[in-house]
Amino acid sequence: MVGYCLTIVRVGGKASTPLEQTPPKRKKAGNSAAGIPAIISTAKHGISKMGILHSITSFSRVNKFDGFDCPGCAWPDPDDNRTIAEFCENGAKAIADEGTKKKADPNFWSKWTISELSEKSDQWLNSQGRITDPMILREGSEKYERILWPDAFSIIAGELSQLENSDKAIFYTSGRTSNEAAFLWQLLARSYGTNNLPDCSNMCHESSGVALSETIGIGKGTVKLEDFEKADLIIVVGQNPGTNHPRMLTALRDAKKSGASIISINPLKEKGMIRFKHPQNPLELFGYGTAIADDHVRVRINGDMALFRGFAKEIFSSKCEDSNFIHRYTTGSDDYRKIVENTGWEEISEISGIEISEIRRIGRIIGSAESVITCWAMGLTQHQNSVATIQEISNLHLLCGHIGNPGSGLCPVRGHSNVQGDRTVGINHKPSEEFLKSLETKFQISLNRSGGYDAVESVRMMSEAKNCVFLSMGGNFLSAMSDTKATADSLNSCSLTVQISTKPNRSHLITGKTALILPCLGRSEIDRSGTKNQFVTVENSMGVVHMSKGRARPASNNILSEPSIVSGIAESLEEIIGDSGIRWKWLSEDYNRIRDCIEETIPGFEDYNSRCVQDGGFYLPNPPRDSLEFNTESGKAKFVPNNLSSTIARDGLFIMMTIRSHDQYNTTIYGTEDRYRGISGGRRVVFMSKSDMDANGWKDLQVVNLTSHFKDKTIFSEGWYIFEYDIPPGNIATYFPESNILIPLESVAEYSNTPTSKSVVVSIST
Ligand SMILES: Nc1nc2c(c(=O)[nH]1)N[C@H]1C(S)=C(S)[C@@H](COP(=O)(O)OP(=O)(O)OC[C@H]3O[C@@H](n4cnc5c(=O)[nH]c(N)nc54)[C@H](O)[C@@H]3O)O[C@H]1N2
Ligand SMILES: Nc1nc2c(c(=O)[nH]1)N[C@H]1C(S)=C(S)[C@@H](COP(=O)(O)OP(=O)(O)OC[C@H]3O[C@@H](n4cnc5c(=O)[nH]c(N)nc54)[C@H](O)[C@@H]3O)O[C@H]1N2
Ligand SMILES: [Mo]
Repeated sequence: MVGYCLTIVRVGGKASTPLEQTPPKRKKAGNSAAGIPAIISTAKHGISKMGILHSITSFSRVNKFDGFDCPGCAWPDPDDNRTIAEFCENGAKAIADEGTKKKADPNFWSKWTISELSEKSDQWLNSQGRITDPMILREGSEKYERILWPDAFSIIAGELSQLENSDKAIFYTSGRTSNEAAFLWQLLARSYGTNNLPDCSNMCHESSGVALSETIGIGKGTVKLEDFEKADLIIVVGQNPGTNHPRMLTALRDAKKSGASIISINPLKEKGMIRFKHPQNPLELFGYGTAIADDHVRVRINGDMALFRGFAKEIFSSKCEDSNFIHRYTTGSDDYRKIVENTGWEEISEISGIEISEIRRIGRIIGSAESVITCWAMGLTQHQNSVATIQEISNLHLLCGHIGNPGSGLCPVRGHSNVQGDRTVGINHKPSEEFLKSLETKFQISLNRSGGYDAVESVRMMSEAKNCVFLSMGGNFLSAMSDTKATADSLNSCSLTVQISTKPNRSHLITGKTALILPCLGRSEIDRSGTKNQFVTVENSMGVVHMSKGRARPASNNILSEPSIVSGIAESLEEIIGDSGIRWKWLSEDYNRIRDCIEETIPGFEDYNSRCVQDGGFYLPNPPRDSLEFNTESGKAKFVPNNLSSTIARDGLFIMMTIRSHDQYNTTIYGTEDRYRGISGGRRVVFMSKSDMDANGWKDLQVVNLTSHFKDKTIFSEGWYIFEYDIPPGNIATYFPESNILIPLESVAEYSNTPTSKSVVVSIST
């Protein structure tokens, strides 16, 4: 179709998800988020997977002070009143999914070959239930078989000890991992000799961390939940809270009731940003609910940097900046002013896709607001210019003094429930010298100083070096990563791949010569490792560290906790390579001991063991938020003037964003309903505007093929259904993980190296 002729890599087969034979159906989408349909969906998932009794007991323990932290997302809970603990439809789905009665036991694995399993959908794989026993796929074999824990540990130890250098091992982490497991995991990797600790953050909020570390000296947000009620204006940009952080809608509703205005900036008019009916409030359920966004800015994909530049331009020209704040707390404002003044309105409007008068109107609203919070998620972090875009938002907040004041601040909304905690306790491929030194002092070991690989670099290294060992603490690396074929090739080239998992996924099927699945306890389950009942701790999106204690009976008697698995691997390894002196087993038998180690090596964890059990836990220090202090070279916050940029598609090409449906948790697919967007019964959907369909003569639900283009690489993927949708012309959307096959490994964000999952250049053919 499109005249863009280069070598085409054809991808199909095992690593990718199977095609769908029937088109999806269009359903009425309703006008509000949550409400009665959310209650019905919660009950359906809970009862069908866990049974009535287990559902009631599990749902009643979630997010209570002495209960377990919801594995759904990292949105915080109120610090004080938790009499009616909040939980949401999607949290309930995550809990029911973990609490399912179904078991992927040795019997299940003996029935199916790897090739047969790889023909199944992701939804089918996950629905097979909890993994009950450690399993091994031996070299040359087509089926997993049961293995004893000590034997599994010795195989890992044997392979690790034989690598010619320790940088041929990769220790991946997914963000559900507790602080305790994560700390031990990084200690294992580093004491073994490598900093190769890629994590899901590399594909997620890495851009936020990199951007904010430079501007405000901390890679985290600067607001507390209570700030939402004090805010005059809340901007939600590149985020779909109705689906991915439903409890955030309560904070937005309450802010609205306290008089805040809300602006949504998104190519899609997402349901949760329109109207919300709280499912635990009968008055709202049967009434109209609360209208959420006052303004909806239908920005083009990746037009946000231009848009925020426009807001700043209007604020400068209407002299709304906060000169006192700028003078006292910041550096670099003159250079920033220059670059803003030199950016023309036409360019700003063309890139953002928004009219100049509209940008100026919103700019004046921001300029005159007393206090402003900006929230964002993947719609901003997964583009080539993500770091620059987030710095533009930081610049705007500095310009108006909206940091470190009540009701004001920057709010990157984290995804996985402990992804922020994992980074805090040391899951970092680029550890600071200070942290390495403190580990060396505490454990009397000496550590490798060479920087480790992130997710993209790990894929490249494993493919080049061959015969590496890939170990995964949770997650589903194969399906979560960009360029599914390149990722599959890299995993296939390993001598050993190890997955510490709760449920079956595609990473169990695309493996090294030998593969192990090590089943672990989930967050909601009782952990009796060592001598007593254990609990873990996690950190939410606003820097609160608190306890999480499971109460449900474990899915099997033969699964271990994550810390016990790490200590099992470490003890076996040290039998071969020599004793490090770290008392792995002793640590994993009482998590208070792990927390003591964290306290001794990482600032902010003073009295960890006593503070984490207090109701609601404790806040980690956050200098910009707490005292307007900035851990930068100058001691002040920094304006960063970046040249305006955007990924633009010309000559009949489209920009594609890869997003989540309402019925999935990342690569875990619960079903094929995207209720808020009115789609049912399929996931290989291409959201497209009516004008693009008309211009090309394409029809609704027509099957098309997608080809991505990056430099001289193209990737082809067949079997997608066009779905007419209200989306800016030139922009399309598909669901991840199906579309990950199309995202070239080489297409990454500058500085953060995050795959550009939200701006993929594609052509469409019939
Ligand atoms: N139920 C559920 N909850 C989840 C998850 C899940 O899969 N399911 N995943 C968890 C994880 S790990 C994460 S990181 C978060 C993800 O939470 P989100 O970031 O909300 O997830 P996405 O579906 O990727 O949504 C991105 C949103 O950004 C918009 N967008 C895309 N490109 C652009 C752009 O260029 N500009 C603007 N302004 N908007 C854009 C899309 O239209 C969409 O509304 O959710 C967490 N919570
Ligand atoms: N195209 C595209 N790709 C993306 C994204 C996107 O928006 N677009 N988003 C990216 C983002 S934001 C993220 S965070 C990554 C997610 O990447 P990952 O974190 O790697 O993936 P998940 O799908 O969350 O992992 C699901 C698996 O985790 C295991 N699991 C669940 N609970 C537990 C537990 O308690 N312990 C252990 N050990 N295992 C458990 C289960 O076996 C399950 O199959 O994907 C990224 N990939
Ligand atoms: Mo994420």
